[in-house]
Amino acid sequence: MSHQQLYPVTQAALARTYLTNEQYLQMYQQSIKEPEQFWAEHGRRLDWITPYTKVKDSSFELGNVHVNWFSDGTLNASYNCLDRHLPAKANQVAYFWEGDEPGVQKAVTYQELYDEVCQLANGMRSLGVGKGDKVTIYLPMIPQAAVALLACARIGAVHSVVFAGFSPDALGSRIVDCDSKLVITADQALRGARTTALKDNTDLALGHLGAANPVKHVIVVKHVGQNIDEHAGRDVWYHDLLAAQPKHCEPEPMNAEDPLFILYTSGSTGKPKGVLHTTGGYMVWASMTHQYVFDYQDGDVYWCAADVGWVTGHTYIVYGPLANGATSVMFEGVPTYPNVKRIAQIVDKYQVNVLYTAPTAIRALMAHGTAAVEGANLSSLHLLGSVGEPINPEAWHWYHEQVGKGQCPIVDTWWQTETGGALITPLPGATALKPGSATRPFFGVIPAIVDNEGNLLDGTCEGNLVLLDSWPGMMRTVFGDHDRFEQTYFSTYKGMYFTGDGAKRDEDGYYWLTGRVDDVLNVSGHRLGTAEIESCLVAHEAIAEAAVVGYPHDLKGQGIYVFIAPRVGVEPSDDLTKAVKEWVRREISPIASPDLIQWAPGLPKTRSGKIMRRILRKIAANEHDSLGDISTLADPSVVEHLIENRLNK
Ligand code: 6R9
Repeated sequence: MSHQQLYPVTQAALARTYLTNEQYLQMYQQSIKEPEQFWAEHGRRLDWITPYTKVKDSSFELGNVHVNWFSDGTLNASYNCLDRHLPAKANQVAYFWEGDEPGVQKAVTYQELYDEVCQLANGMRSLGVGKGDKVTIYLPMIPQAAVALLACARIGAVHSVVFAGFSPDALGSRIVDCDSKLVITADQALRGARTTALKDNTDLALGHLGAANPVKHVIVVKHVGQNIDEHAGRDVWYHDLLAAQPKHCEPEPMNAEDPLFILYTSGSTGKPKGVLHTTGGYMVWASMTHQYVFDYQDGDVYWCAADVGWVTGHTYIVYGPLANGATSVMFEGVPTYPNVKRIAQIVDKYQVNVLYTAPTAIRALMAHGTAAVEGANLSSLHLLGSVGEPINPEAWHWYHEQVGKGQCPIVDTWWQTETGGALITPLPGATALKPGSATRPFFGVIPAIVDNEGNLLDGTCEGNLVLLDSWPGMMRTVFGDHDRFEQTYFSTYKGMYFTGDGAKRDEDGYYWLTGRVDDVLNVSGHRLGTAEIESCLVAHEAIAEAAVVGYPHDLKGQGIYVFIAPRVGVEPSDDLTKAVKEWVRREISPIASPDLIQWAPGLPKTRSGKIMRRILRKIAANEHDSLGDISTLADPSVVEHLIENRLNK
């Protein structure tokens, strides 16, 4: 790694930055040595109703894990995103919304956003929703998505956003888990050439829940204009609800540790976890990282091309940029529709200065050579960002040269739903870049690398990435299951938060993320638990047993490889394979649909009956020459059959 190419801080980045390298180093040291003073000062970047006197109270000790920040302060997140900007920025654009179809667009100013948030907040109150109630949001990437999040925050309701690509059953189980009183959805979603019937999906989800359905009302945004099945007394049109509401709504004072949102994410076992974030620490983290990681300055046009259904959308489309009074682009569609030039066209159209996207999108564009940037100007860009998975150096270079024209630093931000915002990331005016490395920790973050026994490793090393102390933006618990929170993150290595990621540290102290070390897949930047897909598969009538592993995939980063043992009497066929793919699409989401399905009479197991995934991973990666020790297998002949019939040759 010592031969890695180094990209020094550019003159242009240095000229406009908040923080030079010296300032970063000095502030980082202070944040670690005197966290109380450091965060007492930086917490004041928000407007507080009651200022805090306490700053940090946390423990990572198993059995007593707790995380509290600013815990006697009160504030309101929507006030911080809206009201406080109005005196200076009422007519500044908050969102340039770009629709799925080119030519469909809308600009929303801070005043307009404020008005609509207040109206929806009042409307929700009129439906009996208030502080502490849960609201499920199932919306496309339209301005109402940001409005819905902020309206919840305004009245102290806790939002749970479910990605619009998820199936009725995935929606239903998330609604039940957090006991949502209200769903906010739209008639349909548009993404590329596809439409998704969100309202129909919602009806199906609630229908399946039967008596367990906690939902009293469904608010429906008329977006595409499609007819919906109206359930009298339950459904209400968004525009009807808002029409009668005043454009002012008193923000609910929230304790810093009151929940702001729940966001479900996949883990290595069982059903998705409801990651819970609270108000004060999360907002400090979202706004501070957004400012420094993107060097965001007034007047910049910033575009985070994520979906609001993922944590990246929560933190870097809604809360971070709005807390900083930023102007953002919000995009409904996909990078390749109507063609691969779309991203570059949007950059030129809105004169975007900062573009933040995912390696999977970059690889999708890169697959077309330079077609994605041909004819585009792109000179408005001064900074690029990457998030979601490790960025391969090849994709890094393409992004740097073709999109950034060699002029733009790339901030490769490592973080998780659980962490609330970026933790390991370059700062454009402070950090020399190495393609493929997320570089150094943000303020207050203490990363470390441990071996499989939990011993801390020094200097240059490779192992499991852990975090040694709390930071304001971290998750507080798994909703409804604090024990699962402790077990998932704090039981593997005592006294430490385990990220589930592997990492290396080089001689400059830079971190290189190497991917998940647990049974979590990262498909196109989307997290999927293998256990979740396996449970879905074995629920299919033709399947006796299934094992899911990831394998290297050029575009998606990881593809989904499924090994299936059929039930007795079932003959595998192409039609059945197709049906199984369709089943997973429908039950979970198109994202979870298997790329390769290999039928086999049996799966390799230890004598105690554990499926040996290590072997399946090797076969899926076409690395069956290095299977390692297979002497503990109950029946080694199973492996020969699998190798012979492997699909990734
Ligand atoms: C923000 C987000 C989290 C997992 C994480 C890691 C991977 C995210 C990365 C990265 C290497 C980066 N990941 N960013 N790996 N470099 N810059 O993606 O949250 O959906 O919860 O996924 O994504 O494996 O553990 P989430």
